[in-house]
Amino acid sequence: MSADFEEGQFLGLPQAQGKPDVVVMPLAYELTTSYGTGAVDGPAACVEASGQVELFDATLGADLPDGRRFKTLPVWEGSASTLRGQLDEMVDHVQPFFDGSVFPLALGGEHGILPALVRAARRHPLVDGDLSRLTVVQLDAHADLRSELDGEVFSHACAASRSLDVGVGRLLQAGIRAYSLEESVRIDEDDRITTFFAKDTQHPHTGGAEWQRWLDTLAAIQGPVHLTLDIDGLDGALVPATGTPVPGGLSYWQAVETIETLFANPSATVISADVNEIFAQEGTPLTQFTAACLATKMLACHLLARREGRWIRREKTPSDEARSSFFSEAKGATFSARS
Ligand SMILES: [Mn+2]
Repeated sequence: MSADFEEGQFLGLPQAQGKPDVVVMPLAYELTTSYGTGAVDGPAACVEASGQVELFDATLGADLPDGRRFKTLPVWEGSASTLRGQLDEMVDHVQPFFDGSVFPLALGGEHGILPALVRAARRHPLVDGDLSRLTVVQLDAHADLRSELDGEVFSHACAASRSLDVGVGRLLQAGIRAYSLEESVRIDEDDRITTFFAKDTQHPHTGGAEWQRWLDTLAAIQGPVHLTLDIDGLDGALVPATGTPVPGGLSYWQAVETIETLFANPSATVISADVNEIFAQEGTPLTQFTAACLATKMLACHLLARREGRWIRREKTPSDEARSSFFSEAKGATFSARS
């Protein structure tokens, strides 16, 4: 451990003074995880585990932070009594880092954080108020396309549905292997959604060709992108403590390849990312360490994009923004799946 290791900062990197280039945002959010508890402690456990991740990244060819300024925010915990109120608080918390000058990486917390992140991305200069410009790339075991789960439209099982309802233009999913009939129908009928199923990409004989199609799809994206990595997209053996581990998932190296391919696309700009459904594993830190390694890979790829001129710093003139009440004031019907 180096002498300037700073406790509570991602990778132990000394906290930037003044405006950072990269912000890590731990979001302790857990209201609807189906079974298992601990999503609330996951982000802090991931920051702690990141202290054991190597700073050298072979693709970057350098140690992180590669001359850039990093800052890890204190763990965010909502105080509102309702789920919608908490989502609005989260938008207020993360929105300042979607001004185009910073790369924000959220650590969750359950996947229900996604609609709030997408809503905040609306103010990014490349999105400029029109979320139809934004592509969301999702690695996940679950499609998260339910209209509701147990009566709750903001359940983590609806994260992708709500993001589309908020106005996202395109959703690309891989690793998907647990989904309902309703979700299957939505995937078929909603032309904004492209899904690569694990049964195809992980097929022992023909999986390679299908996986290459996924990579080709990522390489063809144009415009701003938010990358959302639900760690249960990985095979359950790699992340046994996550809320809903599922067998038959992506390998670690497939997640790495997805991240590297996406960030290397010169026509796309990854404006923000999250790693979610991180739970603190007892006895071995495998789950939170796997999450920390993949979060580090995202940051390394961002730094490389920045160094190679594929990420342009755009500073939006700050305006006085009213506190967000987007989720609180939306009528339930606004957030039901399209029929
Ligand atoms: Mn999910």
